[in-house]
Amino acid sequence: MKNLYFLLLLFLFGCSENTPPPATFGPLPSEAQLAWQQMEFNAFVHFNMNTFTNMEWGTGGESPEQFNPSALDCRQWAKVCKDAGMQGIILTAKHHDGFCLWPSALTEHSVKNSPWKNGQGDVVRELADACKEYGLKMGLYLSPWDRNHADYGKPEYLDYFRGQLRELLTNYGDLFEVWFDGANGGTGWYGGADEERTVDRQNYYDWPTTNALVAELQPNAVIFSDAGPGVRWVGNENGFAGETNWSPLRRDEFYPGSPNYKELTEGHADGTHWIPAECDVSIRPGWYYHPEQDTAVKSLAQLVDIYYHSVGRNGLLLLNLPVDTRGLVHEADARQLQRLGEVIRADFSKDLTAGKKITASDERGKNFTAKNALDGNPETYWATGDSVLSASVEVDFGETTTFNRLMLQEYIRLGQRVDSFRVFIFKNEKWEPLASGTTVGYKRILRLENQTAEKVKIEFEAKAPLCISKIGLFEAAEHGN
Ligand code: FUL
Repeated sequence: MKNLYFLLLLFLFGCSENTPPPATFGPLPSEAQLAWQQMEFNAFVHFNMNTFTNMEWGTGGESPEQFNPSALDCRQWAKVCKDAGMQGIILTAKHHDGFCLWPSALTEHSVKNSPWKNGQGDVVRELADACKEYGLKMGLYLSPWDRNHADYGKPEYLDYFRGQLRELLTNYGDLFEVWFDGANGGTGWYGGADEERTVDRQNYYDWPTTNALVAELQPNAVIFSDAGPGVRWVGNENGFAGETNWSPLRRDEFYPGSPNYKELTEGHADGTHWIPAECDVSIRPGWYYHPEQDTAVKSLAQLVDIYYHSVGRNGLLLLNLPVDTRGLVHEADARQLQRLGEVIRADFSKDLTAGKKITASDERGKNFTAKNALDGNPETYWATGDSVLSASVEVDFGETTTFNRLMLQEYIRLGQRVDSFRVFIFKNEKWEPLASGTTVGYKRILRLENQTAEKVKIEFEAKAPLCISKIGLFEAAEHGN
């Protein structure tokens, strides 16, 4: 009788059990950072004066007369990007040479004095409209370095820079990202002075004031720079995040253009702020269009490799398209981008774990069972008990199954926790080690040789209880170059 009573109590307790989620761990992402990370794959567009002078860095002494696209069509850019599965486009509204793609009221060095549309055109406006039409988000690059402006290097230039920023942040609708380049200071035209101007990169720009302006006028936009505060440069221009990639960063050790940028590739396990990595890379050797590079567009194999080293390593891929002198994404680039989009879609078209049996060595409670990692819902997750920092999970296909991709995701709203994992397959009646990795974060994908097994086991080690929102296994097909 006593036993029965006890069982009843246990049953009632079980029904009403509502285990709280694990406590948060370390720095956490903001809503804007979360929305940004979920975009995964965006376009960078380098199109500006350099397109017409066939340069990478204009001197600032160019004439607006030189800017004259023959068939500019931002809708074509948007369509190409949308078809490839990209979510947003970031345009170089002003590059280091200072020419403005919008008719800024603060300078004569802009489209308003160009022959294009008799000075009546506005590329930023056309892109904003095209993005809206195609359901893409827009971001803008505004170079802090300005080799055209007479005041560059003096305090007065900051009023100009922030005035331009204000124009861009208030006239073109919602922006998802504002991009501040770390390259700044050096030789330039500077209103005719033609000299070298070095700046104190850490202090000259007074970044906190500029960042506050962005936060005030575009609260949902993330700010990109070597130091964030929204998202960080990945520390190289190959599009590769580190195998280990922490979104937390000891932010205060960096500023745009800081010399310790190589640390940005991996972030810091003991980072103080959440500043995820953005992997920017161009589809061609140059950022800008050069006709001689029409035959140097990256191969499909290179692009796929970049995808797996960026999105597959807890980064966001920002793939640059150098729009040509017509004002169009060149056919060669459009074709490669389309092929890349097809590969990404095909590789992850069928999750082999869907509906399969999953068991874990530890579960926090009924709201946090391992099943949550297979339900396709990014808001549910498998979590372990308060002091359980290492745990394993087994997926049982119920039959021999072939796979060659493993996708893992952490529930990053509560912080980044996993610092290593090992993968095993059950074959010939025993567990065999297959692969291992370090961090997971928002998303980690392993590319594997074809494996045929009945069961897969993953062992995790973490800095705090596990919060795993996805375990996916896929069979990707072979593809060409
Ligand atoms: C660099 C710039 O100097 C390049 O011209 C390009 O804009 C690249 C994305 O960032 O720092």
